[in-house]
Order: sequence, then structure tokens, then C-alpha cells
Amino acid sequence: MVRSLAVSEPDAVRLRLPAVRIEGPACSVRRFDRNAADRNAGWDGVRSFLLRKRAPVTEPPISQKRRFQLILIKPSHYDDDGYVIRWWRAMIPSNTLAALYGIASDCAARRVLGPDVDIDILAIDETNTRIDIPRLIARLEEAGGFGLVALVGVQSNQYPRALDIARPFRAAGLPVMMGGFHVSGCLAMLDGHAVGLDACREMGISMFAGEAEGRLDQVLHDAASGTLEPLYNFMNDLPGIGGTPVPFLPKTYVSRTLGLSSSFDAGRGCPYQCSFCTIINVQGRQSRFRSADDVEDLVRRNWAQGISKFFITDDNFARNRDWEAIFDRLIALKEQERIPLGLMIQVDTLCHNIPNFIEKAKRAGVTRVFIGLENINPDNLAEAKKRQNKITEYRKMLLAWKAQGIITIAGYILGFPADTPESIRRDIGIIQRELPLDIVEFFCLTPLPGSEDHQKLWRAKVPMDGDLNIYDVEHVCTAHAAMSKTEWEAIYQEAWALYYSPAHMRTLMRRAVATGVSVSSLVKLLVTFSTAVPIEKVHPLQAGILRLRHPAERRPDLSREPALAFWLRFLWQTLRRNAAVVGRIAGLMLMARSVLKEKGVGAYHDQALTPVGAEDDGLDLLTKTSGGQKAVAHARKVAQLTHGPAA
Ligand code: B12
Ligand code: SF4
Repeated sequence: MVRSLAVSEPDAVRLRLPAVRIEGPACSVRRFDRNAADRNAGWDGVRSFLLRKRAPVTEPPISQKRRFQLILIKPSHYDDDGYVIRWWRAMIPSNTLAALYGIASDCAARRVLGPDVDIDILAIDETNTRIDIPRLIARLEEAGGFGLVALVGVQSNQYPRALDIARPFRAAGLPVMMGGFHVSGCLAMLDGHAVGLDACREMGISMFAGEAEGRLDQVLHDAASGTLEPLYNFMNDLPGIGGTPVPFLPKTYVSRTLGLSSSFDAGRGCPYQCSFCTIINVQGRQSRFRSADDVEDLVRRNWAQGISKFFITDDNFARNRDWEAIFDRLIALKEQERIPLGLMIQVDTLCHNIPNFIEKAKRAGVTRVFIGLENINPDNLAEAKKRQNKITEYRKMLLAWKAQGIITIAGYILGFPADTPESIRRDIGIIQRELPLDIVEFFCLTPLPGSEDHQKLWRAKVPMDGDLNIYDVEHVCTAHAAMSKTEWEAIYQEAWALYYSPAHMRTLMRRAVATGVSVSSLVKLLVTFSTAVPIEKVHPLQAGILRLRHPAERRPDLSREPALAFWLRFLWQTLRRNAAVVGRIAGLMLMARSVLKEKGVGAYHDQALTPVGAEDDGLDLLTKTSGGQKAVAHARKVAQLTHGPAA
């Protein structure tokens, strides 16, 4: 359920931002030219993006035009040493940035600020680009403050960094707005002030809660006329997204990430009610989706710039009400038009029960599937209200994906009430032996602002860590009944080492050969997932190639290191870490070579690959975890009631 909060009294007061004239005498304006590309990085992208679809616009004489500067910034956050997490090449481009870019480009094409106003859009993803704040301030000042700094997709862990980015812009009197899961989640679940939202009010940052589709026109108008509201709250009015501008980023941005792949959300909303989830409280529980036409449109736009690999970011694509039409269209593009689609999707553990879902996924180009497994202990799953996850179905579901030669990736949360270091070690062993999973991503159970878990603790005034920067699901933020903070942190680190042991990675390669999975694709994933936490000290979902740092990017509350010491340490860490990563790449490549040469590896078989049968009842998965046997008895009863006693 999405809830909204009444806007408090001070919210009614307009921000005092520099008034900007949009009418009036003509000012000197530049017509788009390629030499201005560094000042207008990305404008050429918008232009080509727009020209492909839109009807030509009748342009007023050049002398009457003004240019509104829209700067979209997706902030990163700070690592444990207090430095911004930034890479030479980050993993994948931000979908939120692409969504806002697409919507803003549409506003620019429709000239929402008037026929005499062009909108220049600059997109910056801080995970792969250093934000040159003085240069951006100069750019905005050159335009007479006629613009907006939009901090987009700000998660809770990115909120402190987002405020630090905003500070100098606000000090220069420039308009700043912030949107994303932190603002939206807090406004949906808390009192309108928690957690830390007053910092925006104090700094004069306008907050945007809800989704931008259909709302950016108003924001741009208000920014252009210097009348931005302190808060735009659309939490109780989630827009339909069919037919709205599609997420898009020009290739110049996409090429700052690995492997030239992009992303889009084909839908939003999930019907389930997991208590740790923020998504249902921000994007709702009803399926809202893009049409197959929208999806075709964005695939074609990306293919026109050579991009055909996509991460479909729907949290649960299996519950997208239009999944079949979307898959059918993608199948047509792949099979008839030969667009070499490669897709990754996220699904739930019951997706295999949807007729044709997995088969069509394969035909549409899915090569990797992320499954919200979360835990193998039914008591933990029940505690988290994740009752749709039935451990008795896990093997059936995973084997169905394996039958199509698709790489299976699971999220696994550590720190549920029944977890202890011993039970976690045991459960990882069970997963390795009995489940045909390739990649497992570990997370610490975190009361994320916007989730029911957080709301309960907040209402009960249970202590939670006050530093939002660590709400990144890889730090411990609150107490656990059976584990101390140190034990929890230690088992999180150990979990990665246990799962990505050399012996298990060899087993995974053998299973890949036996199930027709590309071993080289698996090796690429193993490199990232086995090195990110122990070597780079960040979660694989925040990883990239060649970590970059700058002394100026340290948290302001931490002291600035002497330049020499900083650069020497940076150099040493870069050499040491990259040597370790290169060593791991070489080791895994050698391992893959030897596995491929093994006699009979194509017929490799083990418990995990064994088809589901009566013997499953004896598996540790169903007998050793607390609640396992109850779950088996329940599954049997349901089967008997549905299919009769023989079942
Ligand atoms: C895709 C995704 C990722 C991808 C990102 C790559 C990519 N291609 O996007 C990957 C897997 C790498 C990832 C990593 C992480 N993620 Co993530 N991710 C998502 C996911 C599933 C979808 C994001 C998305 O595209 N949504 C669709 C867009 C369009 O919606 P949106 O972001 O809300 O933006 C809309 C509005 O908010 C609004 N808006 C947003 N900003 C602004 C700004 C302005 C000015 C305006 C007007 C409007 C506006 O308009 C947008 C369009 O309508 C979300 C969950 C979700 N359903 O959103 C989690 C989510 C955002 N991730 C989350 C987390 C915690 C992380 C990680 C920290 C996890 C980790 N330890 O690795 C990392 C951080 C990495 C990083 N540097 O950002 C959390 C954040 C929770 C919170 N309260 O902070 C979420 C909500 C999932 C969850 N577990 O609850 N993630
Ligand atoms: S299945 Fe995933 S998206 Fe749906 S409620 Fe649970 S955690 Fe949230």
C-alpha cells in the first residue's frame, strides 16, 4: 500500500531561490554545434534521440532563444574510508538516470518552457564520473541561474553524499531538487521529517516524492520561474507508465560502463508483502507496465546505437501483467529482425509455475536470471512475510532455468532472526550441494527507510545506526537477537569466502558445461563476485573496473589527508588490488580450461542437478533447517488436497 503524508506547514512556503526571467529581450544563444559538445556533453545524444522519433519543431529565430540547463546527477556514496565509490568503468548505467533522461528529453522536444527556450540536459553518474562542482556552478551561473540541479534516484545510502553535492550549489544560490527512494520511502512510511529530510528543508533543496512521468513539466516550469516548491509529493498518485517516454541514455554515457549494456524498467509494482522491502511502499503493489510497443521502441533506439544487452530492472518481471506480450515482441525482434538481444531479468521463486514463462524468457534472449531466494530457512521466510518463497519449490524452479541453459543468480539475506553464524555456514553448504545456483549475492538484513521493518523499529524507537551512508545492505545497521554486531559482520565477510571457494567454483564450471551454460560468461561473473568484497571492499553490485579516488571527494566530516600520503596510498592500493584481481582472472581462466578438458565433463552430474523426485524428502534442504520439515508436510498436504491422496 502506498501511503501519503500531509505536507507540514513550512512546506507551504516557497523556497527562496534566485528569480529567473524567462521572458524578455533576446539574449545571446548558441545554436547546437559539435564543438560545444564538452559544454553540452550529451546534447548531441538527446538531439539524435529526439530527431529519430519526433516531428520537426518549428524553431523561432535563434536570437530569441534561451537555454535552460538541466543537470541530472546520480550520486554514489562513501566507502568505509570516507571516499566516494567511483570507478573508471562502473557495472551498468543507472536506470533512474536513463528514466529521467528520457522524460527530460521529451520535455525538451515538446519545448515545455516555451518556443524560445531550449533545454540542455547533462547526465552524470557519479559511480563512473567525477562531479566537477565548480565547473557546473560556472555553467549554471553563465546561464544566469536558469537551470536545475536534479539529484536523481537518491537511495538512503546515497542521501548524505547527495546533500554534500547539493551544498555548494545551494551556497551559490542555485536551484537543487532531490528525488528517489530515500525521499519517497520516508514520506510513504514515516512522519514527513524522518529520516533526515529536514536537512533538505534547511538547505533549501526541493524534494520530489513519487514518479516523474507526467510531472517533470511542472518541475521545470517552477525551476525556470524561480518558484520551486519545497516538496512535490505524488506518493498517493502513481502514474500509469504505458506510453510514457522510455528510459534512454546516449551511448556516450553508456560507454562509461562495462560491456555496453543498458537497462529499462518494463514495469513497476509487486503484489507481495515482504517486510524488508521498500519497493512496494514506493512503487505500490499493483502491476503498472510499459506496452510491448514502448519496449520495442526503446530496443530499437538502443540498437540504433549498437546496444542490444539489457537489464530489465522490474523487481519481479514474472508479476508484470504484460510479461507475455513483452516477451513475444522481444522474441520477434530477436528471431525475425536478428537483433542479438541479451537480457537479465529479476523474478520470484514461483515463476516456473507460469505456463511458458521460462521458455519464452529463453527465446527472448534471457541469459541471466536473478531470483529473490533470500533464505532457505522457512521460519526466516515466514518472519519476513516472504511466504511465497517455498523451499519445496526451489529445486524445481532452479532446474527449470537450468534446463534452458540460463545462469541463475540468487540474493541471499543474512541476519534473519533464526540465523546464527553456525546456521549460516550450514545453509551455505546446503546451497552448494543441493541447489543448482550459479551465483549467490549475500546481503545483510537492513531496515531500509521505506520498509515495514524500518517503520516498526522507528515507531518502537529501537536503536538503528544514525549514519544513512551505511544503509547499503552490506553493513550492519541494527541489533540481532542471536549475533553480536561483530559476529554478524564477520559471518557476512566469511559467507563470500565460503561460497566462492576454489572447489565450489570448479563445481559451478562443471555444472555449466553439463547444462549448456557459457563458461566464459560464468567466469566473468565469478571474477566480480569472488573479488568485490574481499579485495575491493564493496558489494559486487557496486563494483566496477579500476577504483578511482580523489582527496576532495572525502566526507566533509572526515579530515582531508595530506596529498602525498593520499596519493602514495592510492597508488599502492591500486597496484595491490588490481594485481589480486588479475591473479584471480588468470586462476579462473586456467580452472575453466582444465574443466573443459576433463573427460566426460559434459555428462557431469551431482545432487544439485538431479531432477526433483521422492528422494528430495531426505535432502538437508528439507530436513536440517528450522521449519523445513513443517514446510514439506505442508506442501504434501496441499498436493493431496489439489491432486488427491496419490500425489
Ligand atoms: C536496478 C536497481 C539496481 C541496479 C542499478 C543499475 C541500473 N541499471 O539501474 C543495481 C543492481 C546495480 C543496483 C545496485 C544497488 N542498489 Co538497487 N535497485 C534497483 C531497482 C531494482 C530498480 C531501480 C530503477 O531503475 N527503478 C525505476 C526508476 C524509474 O524508478 P526510481 O528510481 O524510483 O525513479 C523514479 C522516481 O523516484 C522519480 N525520481 C527519482 N529521482 C528523481 C529526481 C528528480 C529531480 C525527480 C523530479 C524525480 C525523480 O522519477 C523516476 C522516474 O519515475 C531498485 C528498486 C526499484 N524498484 O526501483 C533497487 C533499489 C533502488 N536499490 C537499492 C539498493 C540498496 C542498492 C545497493 C546499495 C545494493 C548493494 N549493496 O549493492 C546498490 C547501490 C548501487 C548504486 N551505486 O546505485 C534499494 C534502495 C533502498 C533505499 N531506501 O535506499 C532499492 C530500492 C531496492 C531495495 N532493496 O529496496 N540496484
Ligand atoms: S518479492 Fe521482491 S519486490 Fe516483491 S515484495 Fe518481496 S522483496 Fe519486494
